[in-house]
Amino acid sequence: MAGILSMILAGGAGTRLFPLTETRTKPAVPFAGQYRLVDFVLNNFVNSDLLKIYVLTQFKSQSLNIHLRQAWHFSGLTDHFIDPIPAQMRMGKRWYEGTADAIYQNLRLIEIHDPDLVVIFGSDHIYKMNVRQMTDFHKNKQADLTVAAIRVPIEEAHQFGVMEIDEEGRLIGFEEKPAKPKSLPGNPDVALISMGNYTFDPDVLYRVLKEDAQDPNSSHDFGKNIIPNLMAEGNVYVYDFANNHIPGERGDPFYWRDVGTIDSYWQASMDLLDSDSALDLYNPKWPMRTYHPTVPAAQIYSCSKGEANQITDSSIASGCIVEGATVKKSVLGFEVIVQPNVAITESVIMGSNVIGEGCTIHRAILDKNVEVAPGTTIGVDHDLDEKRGFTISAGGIVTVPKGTKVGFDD
Ligand code: ADQ
Ligand code: ADP
Repeated sequence: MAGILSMILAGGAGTRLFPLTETRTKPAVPFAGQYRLVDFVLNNFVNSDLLKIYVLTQFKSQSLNIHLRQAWHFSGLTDHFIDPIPAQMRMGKRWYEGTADAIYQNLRLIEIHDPDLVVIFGSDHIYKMNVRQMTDFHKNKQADLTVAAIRVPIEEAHQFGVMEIDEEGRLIGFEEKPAKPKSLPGNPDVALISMGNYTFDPDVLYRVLKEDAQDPNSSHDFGKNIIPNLMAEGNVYVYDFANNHIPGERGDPFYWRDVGTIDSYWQASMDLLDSDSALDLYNPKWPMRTYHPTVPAAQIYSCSKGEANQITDSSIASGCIVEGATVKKSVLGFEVIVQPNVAITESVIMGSNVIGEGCTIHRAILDKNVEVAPGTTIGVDHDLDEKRGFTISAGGIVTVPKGTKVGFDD
């Protein structure tokens, strides 16, 4: 027996986050200036002292692989690892057909380690979780499977697996993405949903995945197939994330956001800038590791023409140079150059960008390597943005794809 083995599902295509996922898988999407989405789940494991981690990748994984190598390489310790596992490593010619199939195709990796428990987490969420508290709960209940849960407003619940529990926390009802989600008893405005994070007894996991692989009608998905089937056996429990405790936490300890769409990605970025700090990345007891390139600290200059900087409620990564500009409620990733008399408001500028003199950028996301010609506006005239081929979300956020040169031919 050898402790806890962690598997991270990192193969998601992230179609609803397009164009941020045009060239990279969803877990590799940059966030908060210097992170990638996958860093949140990885920090959850590492800060919980869980250091045997496989990351299962599939679509467009090159950017993710480089990030894992640059940021998450443990050297010289054979029993501590974060290893990317591409599809088709072990079993034949098939891509992963669903989340359960991704684990099924790698059961041999689990057998080799012979762990006490297997934890299987998604990688597309922004949150901090002390994973040991979930595994302790699972052990106390002697459960076959434990599913982590959070409460969301009922109008958002249709995007998730919606759960019902009894007084002991046993799962007694589960519907994957129901059209009419059930609310919590006595609280019609709130539903209890699955966070897509699972703790399994390894023997039960082998059995259910092998059974599922033989079922021609299965979609081989944890939410659609494995959880409902196992629930019927009566030993699946629900771990309430509202009971999780992180030492030294200053922000909202139960902050959790599924950044599945451009609007939710943008909102999570704005939450980061909230002066009440809904999302706290500054907790020394919960360090947030990532890759940091060898660039100098950000520098803010006054402009030779006399324009003063007005930078408020913003996050500015290393390597940025900002000269005589207004930056409000915005995130600037590594190495963004902002020239004089620019106004950037409620926006995310991902990194390696040049924003020319006199530009206005409002409620927009500029992917990496986007260059904007002097005097250009983005997010001000949506008809113009649409003509340029940019995506405009339901919430009115304009997204400019990686590497675009904007305004040079206007
Ligand atoms: P979804 O959000 O639909 O529902 P899904 O698309 O299955 O989640 O992705 C879950 C995780 O697996 C993500 O991290 C994704 O990157 C990864 N993934 C997806 N396909 C994969 C594949 N073929 N190979 C490897 N990894 C893959 C799930 C649950 C719901 C729950 C929500 C919470 O099914 O019940 O409420 O997550 O967001
Ligand atoms: P992304 O837009 O997601 O950053 P990239 O593929 O451009 O995707 O970069 C992913 C990572 O790979 C970054 O950490 C970057 O520094 C690094 N990188 C990009 N191109 C190369 C390259 N040609 N050789 C080595 N590393 C690279």
